[in-house]
Amino acid sequence: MTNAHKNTRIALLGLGAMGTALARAWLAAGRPLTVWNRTPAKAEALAAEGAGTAASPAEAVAAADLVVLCLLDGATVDAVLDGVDLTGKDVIDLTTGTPAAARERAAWAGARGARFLDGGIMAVPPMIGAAGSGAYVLYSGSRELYDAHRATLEVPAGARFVGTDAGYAALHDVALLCGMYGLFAGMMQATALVEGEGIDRAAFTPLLTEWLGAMTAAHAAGASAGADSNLAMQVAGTATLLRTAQDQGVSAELVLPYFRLMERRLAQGTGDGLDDTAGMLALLRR
Ligand code: FVH
Repeated sequence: MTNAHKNTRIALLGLGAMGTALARAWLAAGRPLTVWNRTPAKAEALAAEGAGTAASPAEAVAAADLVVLCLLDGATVDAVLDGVDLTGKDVIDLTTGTPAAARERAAWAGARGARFLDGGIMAVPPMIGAAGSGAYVLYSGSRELYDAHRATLEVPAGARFVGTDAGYAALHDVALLCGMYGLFAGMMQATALVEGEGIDRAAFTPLLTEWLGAMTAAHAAGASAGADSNLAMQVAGTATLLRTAQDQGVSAELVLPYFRLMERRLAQGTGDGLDDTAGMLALLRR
């Protein structure tokens, strides 16, 4: 790869917490950057760090090859790009949205003569530009755009292309966030059970994270579908978990839906030929 990407002129529209973190990462790497924000004061510190500032979205877009959007929501993107000439531009929308909205945006950008990528940021602002933070951004849409700008995209965070269907980045993003919240729900339940018993949270938390690390790896490898931990045994065990929650004065509302799904699968039986995990997934999809 040549160093031509280092001259790519970037316009960043949106200087909230995430946009500002992205801007700082590109500036630190010496990339030519023009920023625009509805509230201009947020651009002042970045200007002092080397960013060009634009008085309008149109001015920012005109000054760039690569246009990056990091705004509150889709309606904001609509408003900000209203009437802006995107002909010949490469547009990346990092604003959180649904898969359907990303597909609509891709068609909308294509009709305006732009190549388009949708992005889903898997990080919080302090992780951006921080080596080894684990931050990455999911991208989907134009493979050509991704290949052309990959080195630029990898400055603030890792870059993962997940498909030419523009909706795939948002779909992966939402799926990963749902996984995260499910995990958080379990962690909250676990912590609530031990709290108030003189158990030190600082001592308990490493046990919890170690256990979850081992179990998520085993689950990903398909171990839960095996005979070693059959569903009937697991469903029988949930009675103990629920009784303990009751005894501890802790609501089971965060874990109960999962227990109920296991019970439904057990009652249904395996006549459909699916293993337990596949059977529970099938129940969810209906
Ligand atoms: N911050 C995070 O942890 C998450 C991580 C995962 C990805 N999200 C998404 O990133 C988008 C931006 O998030 P953010 O954290 O930068 O959000 P804010 O700090 O609230 O900044 C919002 C920006 O949007 C501008 N804005 C809002 N309304 C309008 C409007 N009507 N017209 C023009 N711009 C508007 C706002 O401008 P201002 O308030 O400074 O004038 C900010 O630039 C988001 O999709 C997350 O879901 C972040």
